[in-house]
Amino acid sequence: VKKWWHSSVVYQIYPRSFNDSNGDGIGDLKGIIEKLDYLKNLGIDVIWLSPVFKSPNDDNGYDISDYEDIMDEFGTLEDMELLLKEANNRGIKILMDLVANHTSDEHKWFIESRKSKDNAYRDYYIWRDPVDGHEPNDLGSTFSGSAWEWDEATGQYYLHLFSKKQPDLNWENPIVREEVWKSMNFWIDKGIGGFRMDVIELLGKIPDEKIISNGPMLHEYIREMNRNSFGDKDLLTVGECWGATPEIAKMYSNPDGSELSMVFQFEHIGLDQIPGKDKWDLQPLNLIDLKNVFHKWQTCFHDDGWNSLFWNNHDTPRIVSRWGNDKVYKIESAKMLATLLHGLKGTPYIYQGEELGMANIKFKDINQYKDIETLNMYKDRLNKGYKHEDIMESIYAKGRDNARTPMQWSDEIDGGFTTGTPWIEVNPNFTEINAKEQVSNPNSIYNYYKKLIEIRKNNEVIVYGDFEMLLPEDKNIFAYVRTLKDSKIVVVCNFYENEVEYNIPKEYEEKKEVLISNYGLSLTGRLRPFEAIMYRV
Ligand code: GLO
Repeated sequence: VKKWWHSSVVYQIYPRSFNDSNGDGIGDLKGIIEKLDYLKNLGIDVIWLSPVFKSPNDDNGYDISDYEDIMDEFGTLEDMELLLKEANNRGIKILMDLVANHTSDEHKWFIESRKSKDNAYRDYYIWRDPVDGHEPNDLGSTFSGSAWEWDEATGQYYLHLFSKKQPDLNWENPIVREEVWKSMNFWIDKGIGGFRMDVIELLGKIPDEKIISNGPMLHEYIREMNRNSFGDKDLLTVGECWGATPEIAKMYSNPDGSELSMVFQFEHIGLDQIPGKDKWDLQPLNLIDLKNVFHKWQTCFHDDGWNSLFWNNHDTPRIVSRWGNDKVYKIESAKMLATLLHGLKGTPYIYQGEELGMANIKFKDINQYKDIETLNMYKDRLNKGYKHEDIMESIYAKGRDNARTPMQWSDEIDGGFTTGTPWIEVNPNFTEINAKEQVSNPNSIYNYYKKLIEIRKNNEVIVYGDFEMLLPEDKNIFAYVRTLKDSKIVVVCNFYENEVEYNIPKEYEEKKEVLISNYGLSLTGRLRPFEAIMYRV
């Protein structure tokens, strides 16, 4: 069965860094409204809005203190209603970011919960007695250190899989689940287009057994959520699931509609870290591994699941710096990576600035960084004896602030993001990479993305066609063919900066119609640095 979100393209906004309308250095909802025409022109259908709810910003809004109100710095509930209206007027739907694994410690539930052991809200969170005077077990927080925080007043520990200002909700408590459904319905009634669900795979955790991801009750909870909120509405729901396998993904995105629309899984994104270590421990990407992972996810679903396509989000480094070349070949490599991804099956997500080829940042001083994950890791590794220079290399490669420097709107001061002092410094390359220049330049990365989106809209084969990998053994080229009935589209990408020769099977040789390419006329059997071409055969 066809769904509207099969052919949609989603654009992720990180509101803090998108556009500041009032000069306080922080992006806001009115700032987003000002840029809706820019997004409309790009051709996207859906905005995923990273959290805009009330929050003390320990983790930039992923620590929510009120699910039914807006962060002061971003505006008011009226501004949010206006944004929904203005977006809907342009045919753009808005996904809210549902962060329901944890709240802020400043949420009224937690303020109550920590008051006493017999408080009515105590069981909203996960409290445990000490074991031999220590933490109940050795579970670690994603943001470094123990996942257990001692609470002197009541003599117990509470669980926080992220920062200690992000206590985990107790999903085993049915009242907690009802509270979550209630807030979801609050937003559904306001006319949102759906939800992106933060770390959804953690909801079924059993901390005492150190089961964190994919716990036994997880899918039960998601089905209960579905029945009690969006199940009978035609919304887009996407689960952030780091550890999904195709089998798990089929449960989440079962077309019977019992759970979510699609998964957002990260297998390809983890390929440049040392297996078994964490994201800061780097290894070079092997293209064959990348091809294998895409091949697996492109062919695992028949009519029984749906995937997202992405290179970037607010947690990952900029793709042009990561797997492209952000110096000599920044335009070519950004376009190549876009071509590779946008010819695949799944719902594409574009992260703000990706459509301009925005690049990673290298701050000299650790204090220029703002991200709690980065700052905690820095301290933790220094204590463990790592060298400052090595830690900085990891941060340059993987730090989340790479994705969080402000949008580069123009070549004016601070890239036109704010008239005040930006909350995090703007990447100094804004004079060269900015939206104003690119919107009017027909050869820009922006206009290339715009064309890729159009191609998807006009070619059902890109939405629904079968996938076949070509040249699977080739170490430099990523090539594939998409087939739907008698329509066939071939994509050939040189992933590196050396010229390469290749022999494609005869039947795919003749380019009947070139749909898009990042060089002028293409050659036969040879690809220039980062050359990409998509054509009909
Ligand atoms: C990633 C989230 C991340 C949040 C975390 C806590 O895993 O997208 O940005 O920091 O989930 O909510």
